[in-house]
Amino acid sequence: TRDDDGDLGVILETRPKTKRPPMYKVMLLNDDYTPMEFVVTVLERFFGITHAQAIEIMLTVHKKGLAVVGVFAYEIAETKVTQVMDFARRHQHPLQCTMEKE
Ligand code: NFA
Repeated sequence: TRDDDGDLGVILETRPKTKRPPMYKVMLLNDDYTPMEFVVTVLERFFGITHAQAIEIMLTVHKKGLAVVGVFAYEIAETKVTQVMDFARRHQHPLQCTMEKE
């Protein structure tokens, strides 16, 4: 901040401290039973991921145990988790989807 107005006043910072909202990682977890093609469908349907990328991410979950599939504001992350968990339950697959603050 410049003090170019000639007076001797103390300059106080007035820049408002804006706070960006915390972001949340949405993750898929591996299990032994959910079919690979079902996981690919989940990634395409709920995360707008291309078929090729969906296969890559599914294989990462399969091999490493989990993968981050996206990072979202809280309410959006929560909606994704609910959508995936409901879809998996409806199809009687044990697929788990969770969220975690970044
Ligand atoms: N491990 C599962 C299988 O071998 C596939 C899978 C991938 C499940 C990613 C959950 C998440 N059928």
